[in-house]
Amino acid sequence: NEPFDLRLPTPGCYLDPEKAGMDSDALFKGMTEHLFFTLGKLATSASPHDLYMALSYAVKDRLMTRYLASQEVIRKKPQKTVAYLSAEFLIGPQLSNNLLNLGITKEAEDALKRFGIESLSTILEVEEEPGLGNGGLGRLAACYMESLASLQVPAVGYGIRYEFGIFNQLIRDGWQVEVTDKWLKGGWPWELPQPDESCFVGFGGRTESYRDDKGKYRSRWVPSEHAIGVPHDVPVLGYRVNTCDRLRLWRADATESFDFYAFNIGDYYGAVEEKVASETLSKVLYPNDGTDEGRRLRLKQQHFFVSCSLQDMLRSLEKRSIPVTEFANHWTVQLNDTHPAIAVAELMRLLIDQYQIGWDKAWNITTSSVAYTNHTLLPEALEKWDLSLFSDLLPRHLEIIYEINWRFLQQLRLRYPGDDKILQKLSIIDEEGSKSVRMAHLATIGAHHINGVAALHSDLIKRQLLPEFAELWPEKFTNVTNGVTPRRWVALANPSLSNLLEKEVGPDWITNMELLKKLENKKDDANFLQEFEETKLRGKRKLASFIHTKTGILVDPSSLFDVQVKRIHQYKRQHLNALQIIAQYLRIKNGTSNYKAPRTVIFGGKAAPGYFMAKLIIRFINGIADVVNSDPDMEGLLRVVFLPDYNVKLGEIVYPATDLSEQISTAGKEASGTGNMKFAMNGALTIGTLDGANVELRDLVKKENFFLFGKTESEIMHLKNNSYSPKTFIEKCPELQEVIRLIEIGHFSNGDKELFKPLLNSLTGNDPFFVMADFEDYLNKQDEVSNFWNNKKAWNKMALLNTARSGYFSSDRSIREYCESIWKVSPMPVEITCDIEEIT
Ligand code: Z57
Repeated sequence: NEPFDLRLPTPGCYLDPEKAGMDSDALFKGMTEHLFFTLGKLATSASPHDLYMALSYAVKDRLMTRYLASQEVIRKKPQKTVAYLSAEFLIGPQLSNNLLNLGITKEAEDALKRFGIESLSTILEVEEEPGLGNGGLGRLAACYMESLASLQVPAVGYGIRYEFGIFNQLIRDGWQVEVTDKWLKGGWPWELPQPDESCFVGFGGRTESYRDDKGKYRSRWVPSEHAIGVPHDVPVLGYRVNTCDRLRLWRADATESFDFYAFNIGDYYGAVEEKVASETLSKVLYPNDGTDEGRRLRLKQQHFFVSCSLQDMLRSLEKRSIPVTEFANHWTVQLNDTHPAIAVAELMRLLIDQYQIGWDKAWNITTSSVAYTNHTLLPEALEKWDLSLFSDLLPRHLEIIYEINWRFLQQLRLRYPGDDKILQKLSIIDEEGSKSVRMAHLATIGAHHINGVAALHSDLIKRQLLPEFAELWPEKFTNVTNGVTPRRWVALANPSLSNLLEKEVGPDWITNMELLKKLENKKDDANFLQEFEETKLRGKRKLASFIHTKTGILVDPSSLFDVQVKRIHQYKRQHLNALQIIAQYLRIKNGTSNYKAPRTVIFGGKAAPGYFMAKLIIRFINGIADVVNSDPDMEGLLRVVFLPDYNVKLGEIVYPATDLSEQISTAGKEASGTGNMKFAMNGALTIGTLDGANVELRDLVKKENFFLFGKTESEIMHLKNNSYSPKTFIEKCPELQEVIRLIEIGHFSNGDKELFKPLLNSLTGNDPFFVMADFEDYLNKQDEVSNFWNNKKAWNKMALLNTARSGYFSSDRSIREYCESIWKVSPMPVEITCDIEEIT
């Protein structure tokens, strides 16, 4: 590859390399200029937020050379690029990550000192994080973008620039209260609006047939409504490389032209109506994680960002004079769940209706470029669109889907003659009840690969979710176990551990996590284990002070920090953890607690606003916390904390501070989990079920270094198929009966016997997530944990082995697998030169 020449912008003129200078003087100068010229502030009166903005702009300047160079490389030498389509990108704070990846953290600290700021963290803390995702799925997309850039793979993340991200969570009287997330209010310095690359998107209307110039009948769409997508690009720099990929988020704007007619005839408000309607498109993120709402606006959002993104990809070919028939050689389109699955129909429509390509050729292009990642087996999460809603909003897409479906069913008829059952079962259209479009079927039929996100999950996709599809196309089905980026989740989040790792194995672990295996040599080295424990203690002190500031609760950093942070969901079983706490509380009250392992049990997570049970679980945890934390008998033994507003920023504080990671979902329900990985890397031990990636984690760290409990997926299936009755498990366990009785009498609700009744009724009634079935085993395993805690040396050894053996969960490994087995793309290094000698 030819290097990117810094003199390129204007012939005979070169960019001042000082402008991209990486020393603290250059950063200081950049900050000063931005304070003055961009922000209109004097250095003498700059607030921490002003300094955050100035430093961010100066850092962004230093990304631009790499960002433009990365685009030039692709323009000059076309090569396949990854398009990662996702309705969510939960990218977290940007300043610290960019400083780390550029390698100028120290320089920034020095520059800040000249403004009288002694610690970088005071500036990092004022950064508002864009909450453009709900949980695991959105965070995974962000880790993957960071790994793609770090591996020097050309990639674009396509998504939506929500004006309001996931709500901020307050806790009032123990209940969750949702507050609008106005993340843009102070200005967000990391995006580059590119209005000249805007796209039109249609909605509604009708289809019509017409005769083209060759006299051939064709179909076309006459939408009744339009929106404009304006790209807002966020540079995504790789770790210590020049590759700077792009996250392209679309903001919906109103169209103007259309409204003038209405305006002229005096219907002013009618005219602004469409404007308002299209502006609301990218207003707000749907706050559900793992439940499908089936709302019209949500389908509009999906089609909006998918259409803009595909048009953008096609346009990029045109700009480079590449025929659109070459699409699949230049773009590999990954669908992050079914949220962007309309892409299958939209790409067909664009190829056929706009580019006049024939069906078979278009279908070949589509199925060679699109791949689909499934993230859940839960039926309530599988997207289905009501047929009437769908045909109303996307009539041409429905026609195309019918055609795709008809051809697919023809294929099936040949293979299974006379078997109408299987046709009904696999059809994209669900004919039962009120008819609907099954997006997972559309994605599976339109994709060349479909993957699950952990070994067990991928296996269950084949065995339970889509068995007939897997039999039809065994080669399509594959697994890519999730991963998380070690840059954010270890290097940034846990500097004291990172220093120790660097001292021990050298700096390369950050890009080659398998090097951490070398730490195994230190597993019996008492001094080293002591140092390792010190890093954990530092994290715990920081979290303890955070907890005190946010909740007023005092916790002891030498107690066992037992943490469950994730979205609140019944299948994740925060209530199982809560019941266990009550059992320990009872033992302490009764004087039957036979070990001394002081614990601080910490929860964090948001509940979907419409998910009543999840909200009640939050109230339940807070009810327990109130009783436990105000009881003098619990002093020095037990503390319970619900941390409000769990997000990326808070995760960075929590993971390094955790001794025990709770991964206790009902086996078969958690597709992968990614928090489990972040905890293990940071030296937490896991108590968990054989679910999602826990299975692989336990294999890797070895079973003696993992606290396993609970029924397996097949045992759960067996219980379910043999009329599971929670009562039989309750009858066998007197301690569980006591726990239930205490809740019943209102002990955790100030005597209110009604408050937690829905929760109790669910648990003792049909117990859909087998909490009662796993309770006793869980409690016993927690006792084992407590006993083990008192042997600090053994604990530290086990924790060290978790860090040493969790390198597999680096998202670099996941991305390498996607590149090799699904995308067929290879890295493309970016070089930059500025030979000043030559021009002066
Ligand atoms: C979401 O965060 C996940 C799955 C979904 O279907 C939706 Br919608 C949102 C999560 C899974 O629950 C996790 O188990 C998984 O680790 C994560 O996606 C990333 O794959």
